[in-house]
Amino acid sequence: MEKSKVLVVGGTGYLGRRIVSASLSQGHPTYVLQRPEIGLDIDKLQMLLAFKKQGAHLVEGSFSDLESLVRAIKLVDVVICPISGVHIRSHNILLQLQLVEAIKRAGNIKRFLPSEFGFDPARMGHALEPGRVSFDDKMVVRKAIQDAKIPFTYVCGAGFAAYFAGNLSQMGALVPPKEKVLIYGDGNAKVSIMDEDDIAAYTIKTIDDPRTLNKTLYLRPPENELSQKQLVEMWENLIGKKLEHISISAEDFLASMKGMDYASQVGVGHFYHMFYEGALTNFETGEEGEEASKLYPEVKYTRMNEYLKIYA
Ligand code: GO6
Repeated sequence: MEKSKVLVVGGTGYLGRRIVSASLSQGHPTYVLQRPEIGLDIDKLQMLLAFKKQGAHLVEGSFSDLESLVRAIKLVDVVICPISGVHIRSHNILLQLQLVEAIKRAGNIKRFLPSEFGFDPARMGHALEPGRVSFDDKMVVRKAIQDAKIPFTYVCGAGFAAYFAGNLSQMGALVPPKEKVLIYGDGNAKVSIMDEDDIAAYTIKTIDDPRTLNKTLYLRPPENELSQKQLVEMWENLIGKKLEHISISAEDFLASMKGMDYASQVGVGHFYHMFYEGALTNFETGEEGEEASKLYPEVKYTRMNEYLKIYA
């Protein structure tokens, strides 16, 4: 079968750049949207040019010109939109709805992967304020996709390793603590954590797969469903030292939201659902979902004991 042509919208972003690389390395003709709005952002431009050197096609297009998006979309079979819902939230939903409109007008797209890559928003109806905004927004985008009858795959289920493993799941840090580690409750809730390069590899694997058409692909490889306790123990074994464990109750953790800025409040809610509820793992994937490592056993996903070595 011929490999589908892929357009990545947000190809210079944190996940997007990995998706572009995975698409190129898995042999897909790869198109990256080049927005004039990047202006003097020299890092983004250099990254785009580096992708071009590796064989990607840069296509100009702007969200302030819907026809330019339609033209870009007509060049490909698959659109992937890994744009952040965290840093530019109110923006994210508007951009995605515009993209859905452009895909609808273009009429040629065989698969659309919207900005998901986290909690399954369909299972987060109970989520706390203000963090639930992420899930509510994603559900609005899903409805637009499904109303427009655009073929889709939602890639969900794993936390990014750089946000949840490298720091032993400590908020406000990206490196492991030296002496004391905050443990959420009993530290036994299972959390799915994945190396971002693996998230990208599975994402590309799925775009031509009829088994995930109009379904959710869950990133929950069994060996990466870990409790915070297991993660901390891996680290302690790696450095040959025990840290002081300090448990924080759900009540105290949620109370810590008071006085925080908006983004941090969102973060606390998300950490709560992940580490107290186990919301990434406390359900069967069911009829509407498939688990990535089962479908693609050829992907050798990074185990977290391996991943943590770079932080030692
Ligand atoms: C990650 C974070 C890390 C927040 C998801 C504050 C949406 C999701 C697992 O931007 O708010 O320190 O699923 O101090 O569906 C942020 C968000 C995590 C990263 C959560 C996320 C995960 C968003 C922090 C912090 C490391």
